[in-house]
Amino acid sequence: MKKVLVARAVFPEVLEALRAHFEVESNRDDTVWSKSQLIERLQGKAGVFATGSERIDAEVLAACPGLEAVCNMAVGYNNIDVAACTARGIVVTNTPDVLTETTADFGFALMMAAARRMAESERYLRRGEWLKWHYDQFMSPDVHGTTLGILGMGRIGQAIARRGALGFGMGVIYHNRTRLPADKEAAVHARYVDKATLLREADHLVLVVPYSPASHHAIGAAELAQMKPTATLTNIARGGVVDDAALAAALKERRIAAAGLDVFEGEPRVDPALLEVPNVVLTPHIASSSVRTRRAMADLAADNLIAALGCGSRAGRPPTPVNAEALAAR
Ligand code: 8YV
Repeated sequence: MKKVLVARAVFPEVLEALRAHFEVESNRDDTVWSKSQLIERLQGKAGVFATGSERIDAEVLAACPGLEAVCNMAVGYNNIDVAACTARGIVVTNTPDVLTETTADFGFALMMAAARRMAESERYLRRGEWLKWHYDQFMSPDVHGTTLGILGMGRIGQAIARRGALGFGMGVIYHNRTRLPADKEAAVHARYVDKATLLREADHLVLVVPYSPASHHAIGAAELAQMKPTATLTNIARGGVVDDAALAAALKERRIAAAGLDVFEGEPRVDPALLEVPNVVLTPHIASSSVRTRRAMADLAADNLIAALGCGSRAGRPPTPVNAEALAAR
């Protein structure tokens, strides 16, 4: 039996499914291991069930020569050096599709919460400051009928576009490295624009672009300066896509109206300047966290690991590989 490591706590049923095929070392305490602790536990392991919190970089791979599969319980895989894995013939998998609609729901909710000042007004109520109604209390920009801007137009971006166009009568504009084919654009009611137009015209800008060196600080001081003072910014993509310090300054000076953030640079640490500003809704990276979706993500990551290591009914054919070339080379 091959040995695998489950790097974080996960549903017991998922551990059971893995135990049918492998000798499983799990992380019951859900300790966030240092790199050296991770390397130590990966010794002798053929596969790892990872989450976005574990960095599987070239140093880790070099120290763990037995590794054959790295299976992420996340659609994003910027925590993994995929090129280094491919070079070593290590299969990398992620969990696309199963989280699309849940994550889009959350992104839309976060955008609405930021736009309609829900967190800010709730804090005011909890502080006991609500003593009377008045005509301009927590007035905010509207959501319906405004312009929704989307940066990144993969599966989640398209699901958000549909919500905006069909549910809220929004005009939807987007920018992406590659433009969608015309039929897909029509299906999501979105119009392609350049980045400058997106920044200038969006009333509510939602970020769903994967993190890479190319998207690092895609929204920084210069980009924030191009947005409307009434606009909102929502980041459900990855910390690092936004320059959090620049955003905190823009929010403080009301250069944009509000923001909703589910992801942060260096999370779980949050820039203290963001904690100081009232016009931001902050959530702890939970966009995919519905009961059904987290379970589906874990099941898919386990199915990937089982198949990537040559077991189960899909032996050698993991459902959602990131580097199919590593499989082909086997
Ligand atoms: C995960 C995510 O919860 O799938 C992703 O890329 O960001 C989230 O759904 C997180 O990465 C933990 O694995």
